[in-house]
Amino acid sequence: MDQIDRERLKEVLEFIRSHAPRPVLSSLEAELAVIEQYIVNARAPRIALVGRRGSGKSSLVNAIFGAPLAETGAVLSTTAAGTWYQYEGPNGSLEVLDTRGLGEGERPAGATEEDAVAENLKAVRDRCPDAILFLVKAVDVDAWIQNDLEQVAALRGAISRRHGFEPPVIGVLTQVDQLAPADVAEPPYDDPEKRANIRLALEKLAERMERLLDRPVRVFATSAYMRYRDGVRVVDRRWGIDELVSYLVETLPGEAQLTMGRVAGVKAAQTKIAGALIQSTASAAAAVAATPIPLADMPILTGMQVLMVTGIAYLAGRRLSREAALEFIGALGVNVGAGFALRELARGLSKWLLPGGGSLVSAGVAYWGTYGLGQAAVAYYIENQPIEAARKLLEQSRDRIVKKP
Ligand SMILES: Nc1nc2c(ncn2[C@@H]2O[C@H](COP(=O)(O)OP(=O)(O)O)[C@@H](O)[C@H]2O)c(=O)[nH]1
Ligand SMILES: [Mg+2]
Repeated sequence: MDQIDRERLKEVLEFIRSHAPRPVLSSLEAELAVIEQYIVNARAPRIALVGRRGSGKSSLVNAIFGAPLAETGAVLSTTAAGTWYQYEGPNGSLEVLDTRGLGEGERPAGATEEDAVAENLKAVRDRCPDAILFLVKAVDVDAWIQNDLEQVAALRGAISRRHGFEPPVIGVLTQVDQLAPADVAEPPYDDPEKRANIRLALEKLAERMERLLDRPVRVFATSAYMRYRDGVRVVDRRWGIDELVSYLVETLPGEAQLTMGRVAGVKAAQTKIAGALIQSTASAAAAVAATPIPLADMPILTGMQVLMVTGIAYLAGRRLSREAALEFIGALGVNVGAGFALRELARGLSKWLLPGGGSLVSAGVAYWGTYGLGQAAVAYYIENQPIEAARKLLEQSRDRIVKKP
């Protein structure tokens, strides 16, 4: 199911590009490109998981979704080497390359280690991973992981040669609940001894990865264990997943960030991306307002605001459609006249405050109006606040126009 009304959003962008006069467009294009990349071109993240059987690859996928989508704990290594899976959650999908690590005791019948390497490399020919996650069981961090890291390096090199893009390799220490002391199995792991052991394992992992991969790496400690009975989650030992997801959201290419934030439902990450979108859109709105465009500035401002609100709604798990955004803007009591009202206000203010220098104020009005609308959308969609609270945020932002022209 495509959650993105891509064609209609493209129309909005095309409208803006075709109606903005050249001098505005040149200063606008960088911001428009950001909006286009993040919202109109939004797609599922592609993540390669490298780790031995039992390291917790499938469990990590489930922990990110908060649902038992991937099969865990298979007794035999039945995972064919290098298979892409598409996992579909209620809020979108992830494309996951599940590789078979080296050094495994059992393999699928007839398979050799060379087969595994070859198949993993084949899997990245047509589909380029955005990031490689290297998973190591916390209790295994002292084990011989050199072979596994060589495989990671080979995979990274193959991707880079094939696609001209070197994906970041992120270290994931899994199953930290299993680290000593064994009786501290439930998060949060505030116990000083547990924390010290987690820190030590993280340091070891980072040191080994950096040595063998020849790059600085980020490492994260996680616990992913969940147990379901009759479709109900009866054990939830997830810990550190939000931090990993937030980092992924920042690190993935722009096109994949919204979906990552959406799929995992991590509000902090969603708010962060929303902030970047609001910043870009508000700057673009200010650029439009700074140069008067007879008749067209209102629909251009509104168009950009619709794209921004649409992106924020999508982040929060709503459908990406311009109708929903217009509905929200309408529910705030500003209707499609948002851009228009702002512009009128600017003209009114400029006469009062800066005779002959009105463009400065109107840029400020467009900026803070768009900023306020973005804050309102964050409150409503991401923080689930009532529409009245959202409206208040918009009004507060507008007040800044008067107080800080
Ligand atoms: N205690 C604990 N067990 C885990 C954790 N993550 C995975 N497991 C268990 O480890 C086994 C292997 O996990 P799985 O996700 O299937 O690993 P994969 O082979 O890499 O996909 C399963 O029995 C999981 O339930 C964790 O964080 N803590
Ligand atoms: Mg698995």
